[in-house]
Amino acid sequence: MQPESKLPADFLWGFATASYQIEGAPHDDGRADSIWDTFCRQPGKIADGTNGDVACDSYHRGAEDIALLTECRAKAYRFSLSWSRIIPLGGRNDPVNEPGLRHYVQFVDDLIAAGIEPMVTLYHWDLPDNLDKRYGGLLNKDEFVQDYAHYARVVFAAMGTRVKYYVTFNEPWCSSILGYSTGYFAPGRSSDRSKSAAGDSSREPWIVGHNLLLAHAHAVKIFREEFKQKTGGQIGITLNGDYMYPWDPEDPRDVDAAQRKHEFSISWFADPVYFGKYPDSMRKQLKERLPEFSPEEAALVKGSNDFYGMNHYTANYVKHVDSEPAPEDFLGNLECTFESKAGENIGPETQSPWLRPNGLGFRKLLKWISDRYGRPAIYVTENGTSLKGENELPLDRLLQDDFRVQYFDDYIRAMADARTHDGVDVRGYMAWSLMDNFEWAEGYETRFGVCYVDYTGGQKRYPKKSAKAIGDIFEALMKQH
Ligand code: PNW
Repeated sequence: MQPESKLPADFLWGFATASYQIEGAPHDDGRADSIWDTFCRQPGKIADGTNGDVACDSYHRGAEDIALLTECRAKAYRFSLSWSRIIPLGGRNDPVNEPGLRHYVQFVDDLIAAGIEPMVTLYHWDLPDNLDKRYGGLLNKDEFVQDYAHYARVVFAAMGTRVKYYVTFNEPWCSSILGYSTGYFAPGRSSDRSKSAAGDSSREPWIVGHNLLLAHAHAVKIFREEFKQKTGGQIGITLNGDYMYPWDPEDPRDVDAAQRKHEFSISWFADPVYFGKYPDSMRKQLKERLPEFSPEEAALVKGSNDFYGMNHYTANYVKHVDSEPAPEDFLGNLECTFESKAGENIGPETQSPWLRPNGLGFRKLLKWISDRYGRPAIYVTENGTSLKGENELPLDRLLQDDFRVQYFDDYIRAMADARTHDGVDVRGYMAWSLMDNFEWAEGYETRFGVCYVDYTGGQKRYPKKSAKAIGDIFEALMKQH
């Protein structure tokens, strides 16, 4: 019989959020616009026409959020900093905004005083709008890399020894593909002229991805040379990735396509970080449209993770296609479906069209990452689900989110299985999200929180059933030592 799956007593678990999704207070203490403020003002970009102007009002409710974390028994909290609060105009020669910076240092002190380990994301998609206007933002390698490196140094210096875990970038795939190919996210560039007045989806996403990798690597170099020894901290990049099953496991072309989809989403960033080069499958399809690293750049990027940050939500079936890929293709010349050839369904529907629960895929992807990248330390930096129709329910029913409880139970156990039986070195887990928040282009109708936020009742927070369940699941898995 297999031994029971378990997690070590020092396993770091908690909850995650991001600045633009929760903070509100767009003009407080000298904050300037980010690209998301600008994007939300454009008609038709956000499903319910909303924006992050108020959101969960967390900028004014740090104490309430910490009380919620304590109530949930969280050991850690992953949150992100708004760059345009800290350097409103964004650039390396622009002034640092002390009140904005002080706000975050105080928040970190308050977390630590409550016994909660802070995990700080430097960039969760809210680029200072001025940098987009000034020089094209993420498209401009030399300017962006230097400005980001400067911003990172300002944060490292201000936080001192308080912060032990830094994430440089959240999901560069989303910034590149959703921001510069589909145009679904800020800054909304695309070749599709019905969506965007500008953009070249055949090239820009690959340039942006390249620049994000270089900016990550520069910040890591600064951290390691100037701060790591003094602070004992760790730094890594967070990559999103779903698990891909072949549509027909008997067809080697579908097996190859599933592997290729993992490479086009995960290895696009992780191969440079661990091996100093892009995957062959991407080079083969994208040719010179995929930028090259100079030898110096390759050396800088290679080895630039102290840990692997993993965001994971769902799984798909992958079917190969026979025709030549379009220049805008970013999938790897394949199709993703929710049903296999044999008619199996990947999982039940949620409120998010792209998300269907499949816990086994989490275990399989943890192993895939661990095998390919030489068993790195992994922190799961996001995992969670929305619920179909949740927003329509009366409050008393909504708080009984059994579907979400089941999701977390399946996924957290799958992770414990990966650690116990597959030798995966997973060390932490942050549930997405601590509370309902601004779900980007989906607005407020899609809820991911383990705590309900009453947007018409003064942003009051109410823990759902899942808020308690997560603590119970972790305590059960961690106490069998
Ligand atoms: C993540 N998709 O993003 C983000 O890091 C969070 O900010 C977000 O709220 C959370 O997942 C839930 O959506 C994603 O369309 C957003 O495939 C969209 C997609 C994937 C990830």
